[in-house]
Amino acid sequence: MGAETIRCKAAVAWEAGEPLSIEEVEVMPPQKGEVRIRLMATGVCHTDAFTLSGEDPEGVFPAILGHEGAGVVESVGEGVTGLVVGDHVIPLYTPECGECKFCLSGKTNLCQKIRATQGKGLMPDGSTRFSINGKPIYHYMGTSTFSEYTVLPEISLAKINLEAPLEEVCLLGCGVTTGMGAVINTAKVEAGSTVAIFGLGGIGLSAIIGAKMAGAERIIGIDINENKFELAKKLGATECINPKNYEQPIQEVIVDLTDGGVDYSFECIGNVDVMRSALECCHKGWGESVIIGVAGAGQEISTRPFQLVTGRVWRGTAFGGVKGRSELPDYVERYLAGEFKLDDFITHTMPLEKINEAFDLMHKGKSIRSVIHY
Ligand code: NAD
Ligand code: AHE
Ligand code: ZN
Ligand code: ZN
Repeated sequence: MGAETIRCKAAVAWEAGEPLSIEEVEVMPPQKGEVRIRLMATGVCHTDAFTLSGEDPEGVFPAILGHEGAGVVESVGEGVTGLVVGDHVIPLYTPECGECKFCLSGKTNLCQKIRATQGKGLMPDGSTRFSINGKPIYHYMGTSTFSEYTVLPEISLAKINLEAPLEEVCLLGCGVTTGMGAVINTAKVEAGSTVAIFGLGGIGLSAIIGAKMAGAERIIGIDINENKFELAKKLGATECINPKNYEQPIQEVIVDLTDGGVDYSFECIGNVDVMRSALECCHKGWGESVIIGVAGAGQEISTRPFQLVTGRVWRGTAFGGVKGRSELPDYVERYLAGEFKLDDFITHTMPLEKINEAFDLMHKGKSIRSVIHY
C-alpha cells in the first residue's frame, strides 16, 4: 500500500509582512520521482526573512518557508531509485538533475530542470503537496523546511552520512555551504590573499572560515554591528571594521588599509550600496568581488564601468557554487572530520512554535543562526 496523507505542524506564511502562524497542514504522499521527508531541524536564513518581508519578486503566499533543513526519508514515490526510507538527507534549493544543459555544462551548479515551477511555489507537475482543509499552500525554494514533513523531488535531496548530527548539518543546507563555497569554489581564493567580507552574519562568518581554509593572509570583516566582531575574529578575521566609524566611504578606507585594495571581496548583506563598496575596494588590475547577498525587487547595482575596465571583476554566486547531490555530502564528511565547526553559528535553538522569535532575533542582530528542533 502506498503512503497516506500526513497531518502535521507547519509554520505558514499567510501573507507578506505578517508573522508565521503554526497550523496543522496536510502533506500528500510523494508522487512519481518524489520523496517525503521528516524534518529534524532547520536553520532560519536571512533569505526566509527577505521573502516574508514581501521584497522577493518570487514570493508567493500562503507558503511554507524554510530552506536550511535536514531530515530523514519517510516515504518514496514511484521511480525513486537513489533514496530509501531511513536515509538522512539535506534538502537542496539548487537541485542537481545531472542531465539538463546547466548540469551538463560543468560550468555551474544552477540546475534548471525544475527552476520554473520551483520559483512559482509548485512541485514539478505544477501542483502543491501541502494543503489546509483542502486549500493549497505553496512550497518555497522547493524545500519548505518550516514543516514537520515536506515533499521534494529526488533531485532536490543530498544523501548524507547517517552519523552526522542533523541539528547541526542543517546549516550546510544553505548558510555555511554558501559562504565557504563562495570563497573556495566561486572565487577560488589563493593562499596569501587579502580578503574583505562585508556582513558578518551566518554567510559572512562562513566566508571567513572559507578564507582561512584557503590560507588568506588578511581577512577584513566589515559590519555595522560590532557585536559580530568577536566571533568573526575567533573564526579567522584578522581585523574588523565598522563603516560608521569613518567619514570616508568604506571602500576608500579599505584601499588605504591594504596598499591599493583587496584581492577578493564578498558582499554578504543584500545591500546594493554595499555591493558597490565591495567592488570598489578591490585592487586595480585583478581584484574580484563576489555578490552573495540577495537584494530586493527593483533594486539595481551600479559603478563606473571604469572600475571594470581597469581590471576589477564583479560576479555572484548561489549556494556557493556547490552541486548539491555530488558535492554537499563531502562538506558533511569534512565537518565530521573536524575541518570546521558548526556549533559556533548556532546562537539559539527553539521549537517550531517559537519560530517568530528566530526572525525577531535576526532583525535585532542578536543571532547568527537560530535552529528549529522538531
Ligand atoms: P544576517 O542577517 O545573519 O547577516 C547580515 C549581516 O549584515 C548582519 O551582521 C548585519 O549587521 C550586517 N549588515 C547589515 N547592513 C550592513 C551594512 N550597511 N554594512 C555592513 N554590515 C551590514 O544574514 P545572512 O543569513 O548571513 O544572509 C546574508 C545575505 O546573504 C542575505 O541577503 C541573504 O539573503 C543572502 N544569502 C544568499 C545566498 C546565496 O546563495 N547567494 C545564500 C544564503 C543567503
Ligand atoms: N527569488 C529572488 C532571488 C533569491 C535568490 O537569489 N536566491 C538564491 C539563494 S538565497 C539562499 O538563502 C539563489 O539560489 N538564487 C538562484 C536561483 O535560481 O534562485 C529573486 O530576486 O527573484
Ligand atoms: Zn539561505
Ligand atoms: Zn540539471
